[in-house]
This record gives sequence, structure tokens and C-alpha cells, in this order.
Amino acid sequence: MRIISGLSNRYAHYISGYGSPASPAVRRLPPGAILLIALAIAFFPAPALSAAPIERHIHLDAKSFAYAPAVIAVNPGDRVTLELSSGDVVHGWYLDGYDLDLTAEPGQTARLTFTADRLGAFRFRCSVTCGPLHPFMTGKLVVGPNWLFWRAAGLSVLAALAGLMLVQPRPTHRQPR
Ligand SMILES: [Cu+2]
Repeated sequence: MRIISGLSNRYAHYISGYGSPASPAVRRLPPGAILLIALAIAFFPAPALSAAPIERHIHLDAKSFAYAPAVIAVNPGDRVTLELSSGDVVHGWYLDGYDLDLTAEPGQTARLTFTADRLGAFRFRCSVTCGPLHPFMTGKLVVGPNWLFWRAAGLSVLAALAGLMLVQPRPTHRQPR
């Protein structure tokens, strides 16, 4: 994120110079530089780990035919305690890749604890036939930092700053009377 903070510093200077007699050099950043920054945000190799593992308690509510939340995100190495409760009939929870299984009776809570030591996205699904849409009762566990999100956020900020730069300073300044 050093790239972005460095960029915002540069632009903070640019924006604060807006409307005041700043030198033309401050107002202009070569378009090539913006492109380079955009490419860096999009393709710069991500550091292996960004967050330290923590203890996590996640409550999962199962109801025909969905889980809430449907997507669970944790950091690699997190110790995850998962609580599964059912609001109607008996539902199960099977996690691909980790081979974990849990069953919740209606009105009761089942729990298990595991370490999220495998990186990636893993589908979980209901393991108890619960009705016509049972095969579609799925969700996802994401283990690892969401780099796609941060890259998208970085590019959005850059696009906004580039848009600001396109606003040309006016030759005359309006003075409050
Ligand atoms: Cu089911």
C-alpha cells in the first residue's frame, strides 16, 4: 500500500496547490506515470501473508435453502470455531478441501473448531437432504487475503485521482465579495 500512500501524498500536494499560484510542474503528472502506477497496483506480487492468525468465532445460520453468511473469510492459520444453527429442519455443513462435517438439529447449535491451514476458496454445502433445493444450499470459505478486492480498491482511487487531475485550474479566481 506504499504505492497508494505515496501517490496520495503527491496528489495532496497537487490538490492543495489547486487554485493557488502553484508552479505548472506541480499540476502536471505525466500520463505514463499514472499508467505505471495502475499496472503496479494490478500486477505487483502480493506479500505472502498480511495478517497474523487469530482466534475466530463464526456463527452460521442454516435455513432452507441457504446459509447466512454465505461467504466466510478468514486469515491463513486462524483458529476457527464454527457454530451452526438451524432455523427450520435438520441441516448439515460439509466443507470441501478440509473434509469437515457438522449437523445441526432444528433450534440447536452444533460447533466445531479447526485451523484454517489451507489457502484458497473452499465450497461448503448442506450434507443432510433437507428439501427440493437442497443441492443448491452452498457457501464459500475464503482462506487468505482478498487481493482482488484491494487491487480493485486501489485502481478506483487512482481513477478518481486521475479524474481530479483532468480538471484544469481556471485562469481567473473567483473572489468572495
Ligand atoms: Cu440440505
